Amino acid sequence: MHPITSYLRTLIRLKKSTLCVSADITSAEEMLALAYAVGPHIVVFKTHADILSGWDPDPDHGTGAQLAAIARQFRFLIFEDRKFADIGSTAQLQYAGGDYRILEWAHIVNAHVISGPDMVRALKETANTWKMPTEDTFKAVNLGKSALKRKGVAVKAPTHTREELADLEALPTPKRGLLLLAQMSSAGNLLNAEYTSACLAIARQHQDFVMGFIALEPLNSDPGDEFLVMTPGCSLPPDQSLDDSEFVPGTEDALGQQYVTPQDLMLKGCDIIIVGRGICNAAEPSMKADQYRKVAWEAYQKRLGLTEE
Ligand code: 5BU
Repeated sequence: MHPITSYLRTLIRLKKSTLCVSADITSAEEMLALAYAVGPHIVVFKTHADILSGWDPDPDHGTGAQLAAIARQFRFLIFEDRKFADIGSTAQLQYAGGDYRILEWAHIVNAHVISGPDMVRALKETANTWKMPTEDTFKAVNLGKSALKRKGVAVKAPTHTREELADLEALPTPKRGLLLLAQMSSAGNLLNAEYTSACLAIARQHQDFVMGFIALEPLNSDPGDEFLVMTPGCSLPPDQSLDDSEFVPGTEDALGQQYVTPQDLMLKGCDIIIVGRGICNAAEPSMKADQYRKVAWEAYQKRLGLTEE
């Protein structure tokens, strides 16, 4: 099993969470404040670095390093939803270079396979050049609530972290992981069943790097398959909404995004639910994240035939 997958499985168990919050907001400081607020409730934090204004590119103390410090503090993984889709050589530059230097702070990235399997090999080559920073480097950027406050970011501190987390190390592996886009949640997308199978075949060729898929259902079909599935297009049923910040499951937003409830996704075998606006636009993102966490966790327990204690 990919080492990030096994770490993620441990996080899921200890944090009782299968939730990935997608930071679909447009300021770097608000993104950091959101990570801080939802940190206790999530196992993955998904970013779109290129929608953020005010990105600080400093490799040691900039936005990426600060997010990595918050991830270490709350024990979650960072997933940059970059959707690489170019030729291998360009994808390598996009992964490691520019102002974002995604490789340095994102544990997980994703890619379309439209350009063929060599692009996956190219990203893997780049991922293998990454070296885990030393503990001293981490200490230097241990940016918590007080530092965010000094920067003028309004941070509501979470009141708890689950106590078991005290025993859980931050990600111990010097590895990076890739998710392939095997299916999409948008109406009329062109990722048909043949494309999805091609994706699975490419993933099997690169199991040391590909940890799973963005997909709407589990895709494992061979006995040796251990791929994770993370699923976007997730919204609470309206009767459970705290504040109407989400879209109605079974419907689309104005631009073709299609929604399913967290309960349905967990019962059908998805590993991680991805929620963006339903949490980012909520009056209390931390409270809303905990609600999503809880309903998804209960459905997951039901799927496993276990009951919540
Ligand atoms: P929403 O606000 O919960 O609809 O946001 C969903 C997020 O997941 C958003 O960041 C999208 O870019 C991302 N996403 C998606 O919605 N559907 C897909 O098929 C893929 C990514 Br791939």
